[in-house]
Amino acid sequence: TAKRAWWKESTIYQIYPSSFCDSNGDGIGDLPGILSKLDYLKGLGVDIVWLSPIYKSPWRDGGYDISDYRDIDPRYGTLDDWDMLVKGLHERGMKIMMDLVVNHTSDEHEWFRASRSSKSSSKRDWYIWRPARYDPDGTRRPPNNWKSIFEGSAWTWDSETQEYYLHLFLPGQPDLNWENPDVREAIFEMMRFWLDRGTDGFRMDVINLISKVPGFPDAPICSPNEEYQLSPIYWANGPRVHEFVKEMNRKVLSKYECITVGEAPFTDDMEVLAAYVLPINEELNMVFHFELMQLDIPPDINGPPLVPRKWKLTELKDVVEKWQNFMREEGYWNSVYIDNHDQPRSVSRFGDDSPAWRARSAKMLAILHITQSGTLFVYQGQEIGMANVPRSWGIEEYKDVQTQNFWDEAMKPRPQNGDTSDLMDGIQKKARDNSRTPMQWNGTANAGFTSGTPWMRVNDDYTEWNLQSQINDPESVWSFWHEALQFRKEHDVFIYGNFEIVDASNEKTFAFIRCLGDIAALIVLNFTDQSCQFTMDDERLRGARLVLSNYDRRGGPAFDGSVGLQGYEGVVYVM
Ligand code: TEU
Ligand code: CA
Repeated sequence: TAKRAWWKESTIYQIYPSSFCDSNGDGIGDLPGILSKLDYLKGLGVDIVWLSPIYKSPWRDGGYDISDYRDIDPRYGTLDDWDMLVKGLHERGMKIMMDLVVNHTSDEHEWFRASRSSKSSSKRDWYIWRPARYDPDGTRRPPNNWKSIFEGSAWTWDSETQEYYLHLFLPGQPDLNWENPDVREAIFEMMRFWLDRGTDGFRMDVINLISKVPGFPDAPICSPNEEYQLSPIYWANGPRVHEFVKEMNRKVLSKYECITVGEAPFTDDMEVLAAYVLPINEELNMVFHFELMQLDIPPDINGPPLVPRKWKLTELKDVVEKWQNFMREEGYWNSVYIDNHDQPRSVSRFGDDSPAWRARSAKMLAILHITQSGTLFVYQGQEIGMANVPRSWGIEEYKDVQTQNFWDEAMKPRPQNGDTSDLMDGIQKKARDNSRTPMQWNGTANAGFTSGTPWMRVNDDYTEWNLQSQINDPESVWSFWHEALQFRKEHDVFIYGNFEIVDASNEKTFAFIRCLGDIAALIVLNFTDQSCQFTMDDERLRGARLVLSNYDRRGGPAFDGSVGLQGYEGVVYVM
């Protein structure tokens, strides 16, 4: 069984600072706002708080475009506010993780300003510059056909110095050149700055994209109708990535007692991700894989991003089983998440957010969450069952650049005043904006998030769906999460136990057994709104006690080989 560690047993709460709590009425969440909620977080059962980026930023991509790594953006406060926040967390026995965004900077970072100022700048080589290609007729083209993750070419022409620079994301997010040892040293020095000041770890943005294939070859044409091609084979898990991450570990991480999780999109290959995580490699504690997040989008990675696809429960089960069972002996460790700032809300996606089933299915998903092994991530609002924005919202309510670019691309061939309902259907299901609406604290104006005008519209459902209405209601989604997080802490079979799937081909219920020593637990989750009967002939669980239920059946009859489940019911039996 897995070696024990504090960071394996922790619950990490992700805060998207702009949308959490506004202390000064400017409509934007801030650090004093977060400080005012620390008792709340402690009370919920949180061990570590991860803050999405709060550094200086022109905010082209929600702060993932950083113009100064060593300062706080004034919208959030000051370094003094950050110190106070860390002190407040540490006093309460909680820790803090900062977001480390080092695949790219903002184009307003002083490093990039220097780099673009002239070809002879000492920082020219800190980013990735290449000359143009020219067609026989003289038309200027980017150095290769790579597509940006946010639409268009991954290269932007700089007329001043007559070269293109690479950006896997927005033109305002130029990629750093990790091949240059000075760049690495500057990043490591910046990491030491935050660790010395008190951060307890990092969530590392797209850390698996930092090494690109040399020579920048043209990508194979997957979509012949597209001018540019998304080409992760040339920039995801590239040739020197492990060398770079190992160096980061050796020179920085290993000198501190810290927790690390790397974001690793664009691969579901277990061996590829294991290389970052296995302790013997001395890189990171864990990574975020994206396999669950891709269940409800079409498999063509080159296709438009905000298009939904119907998923099957067996597909979800396969993904969960694959990672739960992966390399427990060798020491692979999972991160367990189902919501974050880049994803639509889980209750709208994997549950049912209609009034009849929303609370029930949100609690059922909480059971799925807390009964898996891996470090647990809870995203702000998940604990009160926050849902996607209403379908009635127009495109102007969506603030995310990914949504806007998707819309602009999709509208190009369409008539100005034509029907866009198909587009809006997809956007309402898939846009990142869904998770970025302000936190719903109470039923007063703006959900108690701000006394001013919120930077992003508050979800219309806040009068009914808010923390205040749930915190003292023992039947609420919040109370269930509160109990479930405690419950997990008291049963380490869920953290360290073996995972065994039951009835793998069943499209309605997801059932699995967890075992640790002589403890066995059975989890049965009904993913439909219909009642059903679950039967299992397994001696190990016969007579097990019903210890957690989202229908308040705790202490109900022991498991006798069969249990009837109502819509979206979830039960946990322990032997
Ligand atoms: O996201 C990386 C990433 O590739 C996806 O999560 C992305 O949001 C999605 O695939 C788009 O379809 C990270 C951050 O979490 C995200 O907020 C940033 O926009 C991105 O990196 C760039 O820093
Ligand atoms: Ca504010």
